[in-house]
Amino acid sequence: MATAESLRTALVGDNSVRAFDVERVRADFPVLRQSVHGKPLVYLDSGASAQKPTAVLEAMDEVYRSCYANVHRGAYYFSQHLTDRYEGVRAKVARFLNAASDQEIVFTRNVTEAINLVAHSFGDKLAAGDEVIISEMEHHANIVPWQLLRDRRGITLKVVPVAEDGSFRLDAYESMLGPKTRLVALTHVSNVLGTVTPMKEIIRLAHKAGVPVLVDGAQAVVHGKVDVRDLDADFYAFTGHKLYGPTAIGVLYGKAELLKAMPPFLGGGDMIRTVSFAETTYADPPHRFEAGTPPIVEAIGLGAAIDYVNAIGQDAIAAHEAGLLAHATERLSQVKGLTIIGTAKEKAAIISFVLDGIHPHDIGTIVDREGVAIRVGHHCAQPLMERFGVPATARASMGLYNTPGEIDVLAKALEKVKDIFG
Ligand code: 7TS
Repeated sequence: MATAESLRTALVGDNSVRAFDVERVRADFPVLRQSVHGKPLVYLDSGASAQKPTAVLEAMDEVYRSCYANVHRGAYYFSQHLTDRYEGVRAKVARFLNAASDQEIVFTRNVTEAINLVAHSFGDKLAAGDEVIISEMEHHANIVPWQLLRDRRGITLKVVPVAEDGSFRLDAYESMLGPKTRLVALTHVSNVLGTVTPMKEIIRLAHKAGVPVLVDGAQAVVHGKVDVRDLDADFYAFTGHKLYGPTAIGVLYGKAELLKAMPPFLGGGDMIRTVSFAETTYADPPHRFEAGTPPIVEAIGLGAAIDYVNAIGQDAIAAHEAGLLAHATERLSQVKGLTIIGTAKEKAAIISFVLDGIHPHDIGTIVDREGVAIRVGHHCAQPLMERFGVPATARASMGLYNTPGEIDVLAKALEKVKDIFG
């Protein structure tokens, strides 16, 4: 179980924890006032996608109502104004990740697209026999792009196993790093197990072998402070919709010298310097990687989400969630026949579980009748399901707006599931 302290150590950051009032936070999320099947909504699926605070909704609405235009092309006021705001969010994201420069921040559609970008623009220079290291706990978004690269280039994929408690096998990883390793691509927090991987050490070992590291930070930026320079990550990707921002906006951080050496991913408007039928030259990063009209309003929404999270304080959020995780672990462990999958010492507020003899889909359907939204299935991590010998799990993933009382509602709903299937 993670304490606030261990989460801080794992995810980096040492600001003092500020006062945190969950009821005030909840008031910022209009959707949480809804009822489902006549019961108050208990939303425990933030790992799939988080709900949005009013500040994000209003920021996006305000753009459409007051100053909408395309960016990077207008000589007129609205376009210039919105270009400044769009580029301002890039600077905000750079500060959020502690990147050295705004030029290291590429906007994408989501983390999936960010990883695919690296798999193409960095990966396509790899050759048969070159090795990419991933792990057993990756989301499909950090598996399939490398398999597609394997099909294109004949690379070899090496897969780091996961220990029985769900922790990352650093020993196995270290033994896989070798003269043929060209890239390490690993998750910072598992979306199924909640495991926080020892990313600083992972990166240190990779760099010792001269290998760059791509971090899938989709579940990590949500639960605590991430500092790409402290980690010394070469690429770091995350997605806006899990960070209380809108869908269709993601971020790829890449070290300037790496991005500079990479060819474009998608071609089109906005990513060029000059175009002729004979030859086209490309813009510098990050614009080289942002072909076509970007997700302008979504970027503004992401900026508002980052402001929101910063105003509450990432350390305060981490501490609140560590409390929730401790409560949920204890409360769910009291449900007879329930097994938690993923009990690593360093964990974010995500709990996957199975109930003896009851299919997770039945669990999901019945707790939904009690107003409780959890995800059931393979969580886009089928190899991990195979590793633990289960077809699926139920998963409660918590966010800054959840309360211990909501965990109790889930636990009671699970007792009901057992009564029905008893
Ligand atoms: N990587 C991790 C670790 C994730 O948890 C997810 C989404 C992704 C990548 C893909 O994010 P996207 O925004 O590009 O789609 N995870 C989940 C989940 O756990 N349930 O639904 C989506």
